[in-house]
Amino acid sequence: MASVTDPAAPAAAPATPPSGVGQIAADAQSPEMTDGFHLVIDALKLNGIDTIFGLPGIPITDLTRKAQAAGLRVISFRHEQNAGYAASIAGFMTQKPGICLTVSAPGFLNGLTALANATTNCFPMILISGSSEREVVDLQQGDYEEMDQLAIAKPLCKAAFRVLHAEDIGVGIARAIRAAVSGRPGGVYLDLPAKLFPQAVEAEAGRKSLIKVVDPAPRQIPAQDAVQRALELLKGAKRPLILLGKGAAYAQADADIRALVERTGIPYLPMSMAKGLLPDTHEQSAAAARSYVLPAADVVMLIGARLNWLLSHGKGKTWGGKGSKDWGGQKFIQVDISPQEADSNVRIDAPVVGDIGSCVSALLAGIGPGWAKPPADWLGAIAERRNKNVAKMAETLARNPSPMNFHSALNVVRDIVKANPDAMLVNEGANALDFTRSIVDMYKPRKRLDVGTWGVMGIGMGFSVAAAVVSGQPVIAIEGDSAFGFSGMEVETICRYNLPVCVVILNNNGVYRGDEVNPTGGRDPSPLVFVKGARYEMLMEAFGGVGVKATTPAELRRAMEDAIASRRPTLVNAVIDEGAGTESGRITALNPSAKKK
Ligand code: OXT
Ligand code: ADP
Ligand code: MG
Repeated sequence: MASVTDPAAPAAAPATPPSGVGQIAADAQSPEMTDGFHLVIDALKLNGIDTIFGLPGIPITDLTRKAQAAGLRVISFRHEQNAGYAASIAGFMTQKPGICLTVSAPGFLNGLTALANATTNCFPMILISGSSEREVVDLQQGDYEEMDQLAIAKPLCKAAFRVLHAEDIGVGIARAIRAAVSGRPGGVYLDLPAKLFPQAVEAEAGRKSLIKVVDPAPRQIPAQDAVQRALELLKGAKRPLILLGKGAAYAQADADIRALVERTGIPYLPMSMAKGLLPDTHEQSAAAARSYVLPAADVVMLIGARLNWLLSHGKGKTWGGKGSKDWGGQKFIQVDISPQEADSNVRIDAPVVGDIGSCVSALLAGIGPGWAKPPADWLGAIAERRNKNVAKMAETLARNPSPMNFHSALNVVRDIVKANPDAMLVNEGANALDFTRSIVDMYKPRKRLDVGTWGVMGIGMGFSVAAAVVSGQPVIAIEGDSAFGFSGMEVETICRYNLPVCVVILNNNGVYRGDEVNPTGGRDPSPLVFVKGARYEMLMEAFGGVGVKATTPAELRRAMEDAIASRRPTLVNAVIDEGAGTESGRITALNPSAKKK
C-alpha cells in the first residue's frame, strides 16, 4: 500500500521539477515521491493517450500545465462543449478514447452535452472533470462550484467513476478506458475531486499502481451458426442490399468490408459518416437511388448501422410499408457488437453479434469463391435509377445562378474534395448538411464527420480542431451560418494552434433560410433570421487568419484552393441566396406543424 500524506501538509510534497518529469524531486532523506497530478498524466501516457482537449481553471489548471510539460498535447478551447466534441471525434477517428478535461460544475455541464452525444453516437470518449470537496458537496454546504457531478453524469454515459485516493488513479483510468472502447463504444465520466491531485504517494508505489490496459477492446468473434444463418438469407435474396453505418467506419476493417461488397456484388448504401468507406463513385453504390432501393430490397444487411429515425425505424413508406408504421416485408441481417440492438425496431431475422472486423472476415470466409452475384434485373434497375439521378444532379450543378445557391457553391466543394481526397470534411447545418451529403463525394474512409445520430448543431469547430490535430490533414468545414454560430469562437483556437482548417459558411442569413419576416410587422426580426450581410470572415481575420467574402463560385474556388495550398486558417463567407433553403432541409416532415415545402 502506498503511503499517502495529507495534501494540507505541503512539506511532504515538494514542488514539481520544471521539466515536468513524472516524479517529484526527492531530497537526500525522503523517498522519491509523486502525486495525483502526475499519476493521472502517467496513467494516460502509459495507455497511449497523447492529446487532451480541455479548458483550464480550478482545480485542473495545474494538470493542464503539467500534462503539457510531460509531453502530452493539450489543446485548450474557448468553451468545454467544443473541447468535448473534439475529444469524441478523436475517439471515432482513432479507436482510442478521446479525453476532454473540464473544471467543476459549469465546466463539467458544458462538457456533458458532448459526452451524451458521444454515447449516443457510439464514440469512445472520457470526460475527466475536476470536482469540489466531497464532504461539502454531500452536505450541500455551498462549496465553490458545488455539484454532485457523478450522479448527474451517470444516466448520460456508458459508465461513470470517481477516484478519491491517488493510489486508485491507475484503476480509475484503466476502468474508464475499458468502458469507453470495449463492446459498443461510448462516453465515460471520470470524476477527480480537487483533493486528489496534491495527494503525495511514494513514486515506486505510484508507478506500480498504474495499469497498462491489455487488449482494451477485445475482439468479439461471432458464432459460426449466426454467420451461416446470415449467409443463407443473403444467398436466397433476389434484391439484396448492404447498408453501411458509422460503426462500420469506426471498426477500421476497410479492406474486408470492401471485399465483402465487391465479392458478393451486392449494392450498398452508406449512411452519412460511412461515406467514403468505399469511394462514393463506386459502381455498386446505391446512394443516388436511395428512395428506390430501400422499399425494393428484399434482404438488407446492416453493418454498424441502427434502424433508428435516420432509417425510418426499418418500416413505413420509406421501406415500402402501406402505412407510416407498416413493415415493408424486408428481412434484415444485422451485424453489430451490441446483442441488444437486434429487434429494437423491427424483426431481425439474422443477428450477427461481434466486432465488425471479426464478423466481416467470418462472412468472407463463409462466402468462398463461388458466390453468385445478385440478379441482373435488380442491378440494372438500380443503375438506371442512379444514372438518372446523377444526370439530373449534374445538370443542376452545371447551372451558375446569381446569387450563388447551395448547388453552385457545393459544386466547388465537390471538386476541391475530389482533388484532395485525404482532406477531412466536417459538415453541419440543415440544408448546408443535406446538400453537402448528397453533392460532395467522399473517396476515403472516416473523412466525413458530421452531426450524427442527434443531428446536433455545434460540432463544427470542435470536430475541425480534432480532425486537424489527429490527422494532420487539411480540414474543410462546410457550415450553415446558424450551425457555425454554436462554436464560432473556436476560430481563435484554430488560429492559436495554426491549424489547416478552411471553414466555409454557406451564408443564407438564417436558420434554414433568411427571408422570413415578423408576421406582426413589429420591430423584432423573425426568430429564424440573422443580421443580413454579416461579415463572418472578419472573425477569422480578428485572430490573424485569412478571411474571404465570396459571392461567386469562382471566388469560392480560389479561396478554398489558396487555403488548402497555404494550410493557413481560413474562413470563407460564401454568400448564397437567402431564399434557397427549405425548413429543416430534407427532414421537413419531422416538424410537428410545418407544411412540406
Ligand atoms: O432517392 P431520392 O430521389 O430520394 O434522392 C436522394 C438520393 O438518391 C440523392 N442522391 C444523389 N443524387 C445524385 N447524385 C448523388 N451522388 C446522390 N447521392 C444521393 O439525393 C437524395 C438525398 O439523398 P440522401 O441524403 O441520402 O437521402 P435522404 O432521403 O435525405 O436521407 C434521409 C436521412 C434522414 C438519412 C438524411 O436526410 C439525413 O441523414 N438527415 C440528417 C438530418 C439532420 O440531422 N439534420 C440536422 C438537424 S436539422 C435541425 O434540427 C436544426 N436545428 C435545430 C437544432 C439542432 N439540430 N441542434 C441544436 C443543438 N440546436 C438546435 C438548427 C438550429 S438545423 C439548425 C440550423 C440550420 O440553419 P443553418 O444556417 O445552419 O443551415 P441552413 O439550413 O443551410 O440554413
Ligand atoms: P449510422 O448513424 O451511421 O447509421 P449508428 O450510430 O446508428 O450508425 O450505428 C452504429 C452501430 O455500430 C451501433 O449499433 C454500434 O453498436 C455498432 N458498432 C460500433 N462499433 C462497432 C464495432 N467495432 N463492431 C461492431 N459494431 C460496432
Ligand atoms: Mg443558414
